[in-house]
Amino acid sequence: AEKSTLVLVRHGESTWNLENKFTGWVDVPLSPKGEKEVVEAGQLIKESGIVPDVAFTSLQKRAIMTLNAVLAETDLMWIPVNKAWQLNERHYGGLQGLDKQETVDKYGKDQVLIWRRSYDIPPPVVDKSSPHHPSNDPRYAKFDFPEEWTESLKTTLERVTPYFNENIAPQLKEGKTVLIAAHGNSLRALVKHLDNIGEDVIAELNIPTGTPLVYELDDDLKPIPQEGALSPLTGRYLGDQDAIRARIEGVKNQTK
Ligand code: DG2
Repeated sequence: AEKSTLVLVRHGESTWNLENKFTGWVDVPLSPKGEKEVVEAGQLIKESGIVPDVAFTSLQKRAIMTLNAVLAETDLMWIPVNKAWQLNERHYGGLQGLDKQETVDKYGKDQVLIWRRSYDIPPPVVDKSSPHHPSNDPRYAKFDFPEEWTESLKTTLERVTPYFNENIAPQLKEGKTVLIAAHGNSLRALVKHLDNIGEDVIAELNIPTGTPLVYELDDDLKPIPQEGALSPLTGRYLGDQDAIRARIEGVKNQTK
């Protein structure tokens, strides 16, 4: 047993982050700004001297494009890559495709904040007649999703953490350096688990796009608090800390 390093990165700005739409499992690409962000993320990882041994990502192109850019910048395109729906963004149910600000105008800021950030209150469901239901997307055909589908942060955590424990934790326990490219809410679920963050505190946590977040873990996979970590996280973001704070505010301010 030894210490290990875990690098998390939310994908760069997507076209729907830019258009301010609820995305969830809709498979949108990075925006031109997002493509720049992820090249910079790769450069920051390279400059830090961290060398991932293995990578994990979702089945969604904004995360996959992010991973590819990071691996290209670090000259690590050869390392093993694992893709899993369990690392996907939280499914946003009936909100997918809606404009975030128009949804505030229609339902009110408080209701939208509940849908975005409450721990266990899910957005409205979609059923199999909706193009947003996973049964209508061939990439999810071999998995069985309930007739009515949506996810809260809680149910997202209930598929992210078993995947982490079964597939990622064993590699970390071998001392490997692991890179995960994922999403705002799938990463909120993962850091809630790693840092044991309470339900009220996680509601306030926003993860910036395209910014590497580095954890050092002990042999029980308990995070070793890093200097310069932004509470309640114990991992540290790489890069210009003022710019990172501004990116975090930007996520928060998508619904005002
Ligand atoms: C965003 C997160 O997911 O949105 O689904 O709209 O990280 O894949 O861009 P991501 C979405 P918020 O929960 O921050 O509104």
